[in-house]
Amino acid sequence: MPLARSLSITSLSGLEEWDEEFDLEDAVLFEIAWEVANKVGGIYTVIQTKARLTAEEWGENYFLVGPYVESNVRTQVELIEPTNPALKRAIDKMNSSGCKVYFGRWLIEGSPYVVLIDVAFTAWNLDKWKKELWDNFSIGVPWFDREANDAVLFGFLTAWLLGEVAQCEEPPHILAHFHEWLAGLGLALCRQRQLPVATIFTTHATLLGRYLCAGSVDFYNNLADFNVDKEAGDRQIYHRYCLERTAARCAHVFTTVSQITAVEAEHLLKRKPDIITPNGLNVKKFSAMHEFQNLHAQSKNRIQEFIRGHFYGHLDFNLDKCLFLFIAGRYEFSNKGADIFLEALARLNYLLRVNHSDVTVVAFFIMPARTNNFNVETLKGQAVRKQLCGQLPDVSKMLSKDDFTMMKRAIFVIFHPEFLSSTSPLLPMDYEEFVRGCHLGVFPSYYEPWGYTPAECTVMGIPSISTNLSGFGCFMEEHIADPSAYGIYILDRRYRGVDESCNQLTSYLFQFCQQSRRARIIQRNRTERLSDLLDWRYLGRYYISARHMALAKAFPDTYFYQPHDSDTAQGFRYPRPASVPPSPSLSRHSSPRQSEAEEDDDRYDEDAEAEKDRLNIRQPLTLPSKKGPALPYTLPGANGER
Ligand code: G6P
Ligand code: 1S3
Repeated sequence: MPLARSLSITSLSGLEEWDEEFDLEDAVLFEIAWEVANKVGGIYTVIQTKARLTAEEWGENYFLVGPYVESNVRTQVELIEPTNPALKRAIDKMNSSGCKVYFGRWLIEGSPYVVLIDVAFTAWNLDKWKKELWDNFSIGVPWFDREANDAVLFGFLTAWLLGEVAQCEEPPHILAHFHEWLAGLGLALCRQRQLPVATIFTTHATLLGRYLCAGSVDFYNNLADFNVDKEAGDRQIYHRYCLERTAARCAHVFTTVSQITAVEAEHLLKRKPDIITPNGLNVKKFSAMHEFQNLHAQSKNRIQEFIRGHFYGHLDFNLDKCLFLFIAGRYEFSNKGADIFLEALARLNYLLRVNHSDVTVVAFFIMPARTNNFNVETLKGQAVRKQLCGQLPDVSKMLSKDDFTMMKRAIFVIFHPEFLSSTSPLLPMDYEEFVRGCHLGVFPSYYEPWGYTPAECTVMGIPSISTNLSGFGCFMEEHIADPSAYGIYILDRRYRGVDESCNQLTSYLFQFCQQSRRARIIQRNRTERLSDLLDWRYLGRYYISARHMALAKAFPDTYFYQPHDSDTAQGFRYPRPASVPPSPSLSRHSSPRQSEAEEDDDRYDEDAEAEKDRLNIRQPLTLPSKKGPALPYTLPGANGER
């Protein structure tokens, strides 16, 4: 088997250097998840964006394992003959024993190999395997839980695959990284069968945490007190919870995506994670610094076109003074904070009106929900807009300023209950294009182990609001001296009650609406400068540490693991941008107040300002600020009521 290479990750715009010399001789890595080449949610993004870096490190010895879904394979995978002899033998053996296992290349950056297992094809084994699950782990899975049944099939099939590879003549050192409860049973079986496999389990959210938060429970103030078995039983997820907890307990190395989920896991799954593995992104760098600003302007035009069609016949506001806000995510109304966003919009509406603001806010709710058909009136509006394209009268010239103020509603809300797609007849944009065209992403989540949505905004240079209950928010708070100066607003949902958090959100929104165009442009530049921090080229190091840790635990005679200082995902802090005045009250404005015309002028020396900030980032890094304060297990009272 060819040797895997070890990786050296070096400095990214001033971030700490990290060189890793770890001989991966004769080791193979399997990364196993239900979302491999199968988009369901955020785990897909983790695996898909990380693939290039992991493939660079492991080369021919990296294999992703997921479910075979024909429609996905048709569009995302090139099926080929297995490249690795041991794996080929394992797959052939399974296929000759009544399984359907495919091998291919996933057509994404890094082109990683994928092993895809058709779980439905082996459903005839379900009863036998469920009995084995009961006999060995005392976990009973009810017949009606389809997802859990799939988890059983997938678990037994992946353990079978790894067992076959382990039985080859000269077996490599096998490292298997399992993501989330749906894949977790494979890990438990490897351990129970004592296979020579080093195992990692990463949880991206806990089942019980998600369910409890969706109810009216004061989750973070009661973490230590939940009767986990009863709570899981009451919600009819006891069997799923047992699968998750077993995987977490059995793994050589257990990881979560954030510190806040680590505390949750410690209480709900009864194991403290060995290392935090924050989620990164595959950051694309433009050669021209201003490129992402141009993209913003282009995409904003597309959104404006949509707005013209949507409000056709009653577009009574100035599109040039219109700000686009959005929330996006799973349709979990309170977990994702859609409830407090709506309430804050109502409060913002009031503030904008009493302050005679000339700004109009359009807020988009991009949350896939059950739909029947397109709204005919909406389609008609878009059709008329297309016919009149270029001929629409400019309302601002038809109405006087006073008429305008009289007629105006300051806020409009648009609910788009589907994923965005460039082929939609309504809003023909893909998600990335849409985000680029907006002004602010609003993600006031109550339950959010990481939260890719604000991270994606950041790398596209779009400011966002997240919370100190989201993994992303906590991570940014920890690593940036003045996050809001960089367009990273972090709402306090941990120590404040709902009403207070909602007021804070309203004030962030109002503050944002008061910014001039010029201030928004400067802020977007600062936001985009944080991208390196969220790049897998930087954050990939925690996955690497987790893997080395697991190999050293499982094969102590071959591997030795020396912990890194940076394993705690701490150790540096971005300073406040040099161009921001020191006083917090002034920090919201990038320069002293000017006339409105001057403020709206976007011609200023961006390059000079960027350089000033970049130098500031390079020089006074506070290194390394060892472990920060641990999250309190019991949070101060009087404010947790939800
Ligand atoms: C980018 C473009 C500018 C444009 C600005 C609009 O920076 O390069 O030409 O004026 O976006 O910003 P706004 O925040 O008003 O959408
Ligand atoms: C989970 O997906 P979710 O939106 O249900 O995993 C994501 C990837 O780790 C994470 O970003 C998110 O917070 C979790 O909630």
